[in-house]
Amino acid sequence: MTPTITAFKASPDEGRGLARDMPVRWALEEVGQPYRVQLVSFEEMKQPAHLARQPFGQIPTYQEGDVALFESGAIVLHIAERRPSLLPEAADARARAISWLFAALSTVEPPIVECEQTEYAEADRSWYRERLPIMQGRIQGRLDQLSARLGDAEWLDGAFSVGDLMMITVLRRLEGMDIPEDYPNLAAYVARGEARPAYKRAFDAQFAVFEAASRRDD
Ligand code: GTB
Repeated sequence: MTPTITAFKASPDEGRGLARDMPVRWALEEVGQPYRVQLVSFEEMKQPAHLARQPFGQIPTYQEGDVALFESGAIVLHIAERRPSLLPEAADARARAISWLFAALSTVEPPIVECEQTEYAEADRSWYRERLPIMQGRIQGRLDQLSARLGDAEWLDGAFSVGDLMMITVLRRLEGMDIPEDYPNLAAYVARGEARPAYKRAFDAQFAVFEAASRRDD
């Protein structure tokens, strides 16, 4: 059965592939699973039909037959568990790859999102200038640790896995923050991920949504 995912009808990232349908699309492309996309507006996301799929009124969601999922990490893991290539076969290596998926979302991403959201919502507040270096320091602390662990390796733990897919997705959120230049091995790691044919297909698919919306607005 062909899965259907939801994505923004008009993504605020303007086609940069920073919204969370991107890791889901990327995972589906990596495993060679065709998928359909249902585009939803911000208004539709808060309506009962979408809230039944995603209790917080967000994208992405995933539906395949009776399986209805939300949370990008859970969706990506589900895709990886049911089709080969994104998780190692050996149980221990598989568990480590899943640890990296959680590390991306639970340990590396929170300070990045905090910084992003504070800039978006509080940049005009008196405390913002004082808070900014504190938040940047938290991000840098995590990047120092991640950079040290990755070293010169191609991927985080052996072959490319869901852990890398999600870690690269998270690191891409630093775009525009001038931070990755201080970490050449992390910048090269992200570039390796972005060079994967599956990544490119996923990126192009979400970009096509932005392009089509821009043409309609002209
Ligand atoms: N924990 C959930 C998951 O991982 O699935 C979080 C889902 C989530 O944050 N969804 C966002 C959403 O639906 C879109 S991706 N927001 C609408 C709402 O909450 O009302 C987050 C996102 C949005 C925009 C950019 N951007 O413009 O760069 C980047 C990331």
